[in-house]
Amino acid sequence: MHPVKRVAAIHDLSGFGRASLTSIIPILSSMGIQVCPLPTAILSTHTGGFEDYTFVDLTDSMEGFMNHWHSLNIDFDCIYSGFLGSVRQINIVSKFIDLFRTENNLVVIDPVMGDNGKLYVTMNMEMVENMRNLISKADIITPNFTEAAYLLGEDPNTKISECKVKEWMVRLSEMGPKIVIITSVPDNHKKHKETHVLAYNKEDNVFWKVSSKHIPAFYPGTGDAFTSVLVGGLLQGDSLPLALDRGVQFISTCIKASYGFKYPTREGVLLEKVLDTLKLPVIVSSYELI
Ligand code: PXL
Repeated sequence: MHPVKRVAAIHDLSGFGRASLTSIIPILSSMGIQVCPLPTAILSTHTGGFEDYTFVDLTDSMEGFMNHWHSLNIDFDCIYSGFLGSVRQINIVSKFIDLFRTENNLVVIDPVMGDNGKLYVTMNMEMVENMRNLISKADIITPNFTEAAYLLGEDPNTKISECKVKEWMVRLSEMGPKIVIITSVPDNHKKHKETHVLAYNKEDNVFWKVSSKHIPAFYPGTGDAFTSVLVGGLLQGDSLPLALDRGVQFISTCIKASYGFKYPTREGVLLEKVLDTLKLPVIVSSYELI
């Protein structure tokens, strides 16, 4: 047992825009978790809404990090990966999991590939194919609706029923992970639009749903923030629905704290204003069994 829980965070560092490591590190640190970054690349900004960003690829140094940590016998309570830049990086993460997986640690893969019905500019179908192999090694995956569709070869712009999303989650779990969480699931049936996070736990065969009011603004990096809070919650001993609730409440708080200010949404949510709320006990308000 480590005195402080420890996460190996395999993500890029985007200098401006509050995504990936610049969001993951403050969130998990605020929740009392040690973050050990294995940086995949350094970018001047994230790629969501900025042009001409600069990019330093760190693929060639990733195995050096991994082998050094292994030679030091460092072990992790969680391995958490997100945005990856190439098939080679996906294969290195796969190797990392083989080296550092234990009976007790948690492997969380956020298959960051796209949003709003489209792949990000740096992604292609070869990456999707390889991401399918990588998620087979995860305990938990957290795709958004678009990424879930791509992983399954379904149409990411389709309007589907909750029943069908449940089917998608079962199919994703059959690819390997025990727990499948799909974020940004649209609900167009209600008078006031809602966005849902749905989750499926294969071992218990239960489905959970956490809903929040839809706010018509898109801030990059909220997926990284959600999965970070989820990881922090689970490592602190939350149940799955409690950790989901905590994640959704934090993102809603972030968006509410940001929406009233006039600034470009590509700069991300105003994380610094709300980080302290992560130290409060979560008020269970909205999760339901479906
Ligand atoms: O938040 C996901 C993410 C991470 N890293 C980079 C990105 C994005 C999303 O656009 O561009 C570099």
